[in-house]
Amino acid sequence: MFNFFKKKEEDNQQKDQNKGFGILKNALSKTANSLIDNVLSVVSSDIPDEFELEDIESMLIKADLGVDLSSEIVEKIKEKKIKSSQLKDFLKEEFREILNLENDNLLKFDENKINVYFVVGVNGAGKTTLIGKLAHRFKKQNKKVLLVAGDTFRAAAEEQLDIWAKRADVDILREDKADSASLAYRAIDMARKDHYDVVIIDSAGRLQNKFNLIEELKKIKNVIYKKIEDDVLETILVLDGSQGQNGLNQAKVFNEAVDISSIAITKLDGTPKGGIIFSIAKDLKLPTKLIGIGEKIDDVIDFNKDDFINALFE
Ligand SMILES: Nc1nc2c(ncn2[C@@H]2O[C@H](COP(=O)(O)OP(=O)(O)OP(=O)(O)O)[C@@H](O)[C@H]2O)c(=O)[nH]1
Ligand SMILES: [Mg+2]
Repeated sequence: MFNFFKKKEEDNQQKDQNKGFGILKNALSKTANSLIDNVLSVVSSDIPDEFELEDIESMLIKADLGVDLSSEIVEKIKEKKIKSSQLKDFLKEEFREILNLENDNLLKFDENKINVYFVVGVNGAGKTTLIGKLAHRFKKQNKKVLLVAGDTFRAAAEEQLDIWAKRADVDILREDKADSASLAYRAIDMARKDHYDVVIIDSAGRLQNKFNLIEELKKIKNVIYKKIEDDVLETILVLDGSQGQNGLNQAKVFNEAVDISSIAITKLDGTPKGGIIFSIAKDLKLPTKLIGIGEKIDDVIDFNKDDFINALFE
């Protein structure tokens, strides 16, 4: 009897995993097309010739892999005399190795601590949506969640976070025209006093200018550093996957300012530019931990290197 239930539970887990993989594969189909199918389509000789190598390089660049990484890969194809028939397997191994450069891909969480997630990124990247999705996920795991309306620059931003808080059925700390750093300060106090498991802090994507934005984010981060004790802190940079290589420069600026600990790439559904993940891993050595694959509350997936590679190549 026990075995029967155990087996059933395992079957269900397997089904969920298969479903998750199918969703990922579907979301990545355009990236797979630009990054793999298009590249493979340019080779017809037994061993790629000069012209074909050039075409491979421009296809990789087009797939938002970045100029340096693309030419590095093409050099290797040349050096190792990779045959056209081996190209797919070669690319798979190359891409896998690049992702292996990243360290830990799991979003930090500790049951016995306050888990603070500070979410930053340019306007429209998908910060507030991601926060809604994470709130929903933690709530489903019976965690006590507090959202912090740290984008005090736009009135509509607080309203938008409020809608997500209601959808996910979690608490929100918001205050009209508040200073976002002092809001973050109060939020962590409140979390300690009222035993919250999770605090997710939204932030503005655009202030009057980039300097002001960066200064404000630094201020919030300093307050968080002051307030957290032995708690978990993740500073998540949200990048719009459909913007491709633009994300790389953004990541550098944000990383210098607030020391990013993980990347969330949104809008990977429907974009051919998902190759950006490899550039981020290679150039910035920052781990991608979450990917957004739609606008709905469930449309966030933990980034898993093997699943990502398999979804692209299978
Ligand atoms: N297709 C798709 N759309 C997304 C995804 N994530 C967010 N969006 C959409 O992107 C738009 C911007 O999302 P927001 O969450 O408001 O972005 P933000 O970074 O908070 O923007 P600001 O508050 O202006 O700084 C919205 O229309 C979202 O529905 C995703 O993973 N896939
Ligand atoms: Mg927002």
